[in-house]
Amino acid sequence: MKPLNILVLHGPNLNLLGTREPKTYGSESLDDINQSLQALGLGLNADVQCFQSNHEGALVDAIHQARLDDVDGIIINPAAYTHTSIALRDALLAVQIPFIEVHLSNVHAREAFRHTSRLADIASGVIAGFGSHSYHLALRGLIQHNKEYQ
Ligand code: CA2
Repeated sequence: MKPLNILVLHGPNLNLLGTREPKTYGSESLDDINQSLQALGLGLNADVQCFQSNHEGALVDAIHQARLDDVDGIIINPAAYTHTSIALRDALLAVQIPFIEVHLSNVHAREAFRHTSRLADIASGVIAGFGSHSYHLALRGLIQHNKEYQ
């Protein structure tokens, strides 16, 4: 069977993972997380491509490109754009690719401004609070979702 094509998008400041705020975001680097996701994907017959940007427009462009590349599902940690970005919402609505919103921290146990998301209500699922494992849970969830709803 053809592997599923999965795109993982990381938003602003996540390139700093492993260098600061380990109590909130863990000690793994973004490269560690990407490599472990790709390894998990291999075992689940999923081809995992990862992209990080600090720029909203670059993330919008990556979402548009995903449609052209026949991406089957998107895992996105929009970071601070979670709480602000109508542009990311519109892009995800436009491409109609199932996606899971992911957070390392439990945003609901943090400041009130992190309790709202511009994306959550149009996501297939939301996972928060499990550190880097949130991404692994999202990959398993997205693969299962694809089997059920394709
Ligand atoms: O918990 C998450 O995954 C967040 O998406 C992380 C965002 C935050 O704005 C969201 O509310 C929740 C912040 C990412 C900042 O990443 C850093 C990583 C290392 C050091 C400093 C910041």
